[in-house]
Amino acid sequence: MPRTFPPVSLIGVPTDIGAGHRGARMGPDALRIAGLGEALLARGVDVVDTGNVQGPANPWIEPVHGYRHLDEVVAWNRALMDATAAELAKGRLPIMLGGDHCLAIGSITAIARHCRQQGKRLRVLWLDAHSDFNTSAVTPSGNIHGMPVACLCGIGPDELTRLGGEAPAITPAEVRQIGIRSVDPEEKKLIKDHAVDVYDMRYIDEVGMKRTMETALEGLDADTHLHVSFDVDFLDPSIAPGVGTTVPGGPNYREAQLVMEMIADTGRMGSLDIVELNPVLDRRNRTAKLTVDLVESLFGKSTLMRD
Ligand code: Z70
Ligand code: MN
Ligand code: MN
Ligand code: MN
Repeated sequence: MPRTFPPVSLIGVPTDIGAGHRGARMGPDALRIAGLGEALLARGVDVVDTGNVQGPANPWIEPVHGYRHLDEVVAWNRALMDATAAELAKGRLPIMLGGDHCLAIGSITAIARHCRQQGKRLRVLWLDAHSDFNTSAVTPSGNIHGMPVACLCGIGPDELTRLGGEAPAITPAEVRQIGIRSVDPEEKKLIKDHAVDVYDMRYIDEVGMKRTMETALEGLDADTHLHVSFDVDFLDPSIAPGVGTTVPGGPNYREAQLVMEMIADTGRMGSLDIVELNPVLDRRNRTAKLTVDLVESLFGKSTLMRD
C-alpha cells in the first residue's frame, strides 16, 4: 500500500569537525547534487531545503585531554540542535545532511526532547560499522565522531551530554545498532557495561538481515518516533568507497535495500541523519548516488513489485 510521509526538511551540516579525515564537510552538497531533494519530490514528498547550519572552521589540530576540537564540536551541535528542534516543531521530518557523525549529538538531543514534550517513545536505529561509544579516557584517536552514542547516553563532557539541558538525552535501551564490525577494546567493555543492543555482522550473517531487522524494530507502536542515524560506512566499501573509515565486510546492496524497505514499512520514521559521506574519497559521486537510492527506499520506493 502506498504510504504517505510527513513533509521533509533538509538540513545541511557541512562539517568534519569530529572526524579523522577532512572532506565530510562537502557531504551536504554531494547529496544535493546526487539529487536527494528531487528524488523525494518525485515520490510525492513535500521537501524544503533549509540550507546549511553554520559553525566554526576546522582548525585541524591535535586532541586536548582526549578530545579533538571540543569547543568547535559543541558550537556545531548547538546550532544543529536548534535547527532540528525548529523543523520538528513545525511537524516536519528533518533529514540531516552530514557532515561527520558527531552531529548526531545535536540532532538526537533535539529529537529526544521533542519526544518527551509529545509523550512519544524514542527508538534510535544506528546503522554503522562502528559503535561510536568511546570516551576521552579510552579513545584511540580523540575524534568525537567516535563518541556520540556515549555522549547521548550521558557519558562524556558536560558541554555535550547536557546540550539540551538535563543528561542523559537518551538511554541505551532506546538504541539498536546494526552492521557493527569495528569496536575498540575499551569501547567494547563500555558497550557491554551499558547493555547496548548490538547486531554485529556476525549476528547478521548467522540469522540474516530480515530477522535482524525484525528484532531491531520489534515493539514500535503508533506512539514511537523512529530516528535513523545512517553512517554511510555501514555499507560494504565495495559499493560505498566515499567514506573516511572503510571497514570490510559490511552489508551488500541487497541487504542495505532490505534494511531501508523494512524501516519504510514501519511507517514510524520521524527523522534521519545521513553522515560520514566524504566526496574527496568518492568516485564520480557514486556513494552519494547510492545513498540517494537507499533514501528512496526509506521513503517507500520498492525495487520489486510492491508499489
Ligand atoms: C574509532 C575511534 C569512527 C568513523 C567512527 C573510529 C571511530 N572507534 N570512525 N566513525 N568513521 O577513533 O573512536
Ligand atoms: Mn513530531
Ligand atoms: Mn558513526
Ligand atoms: Mn562509522
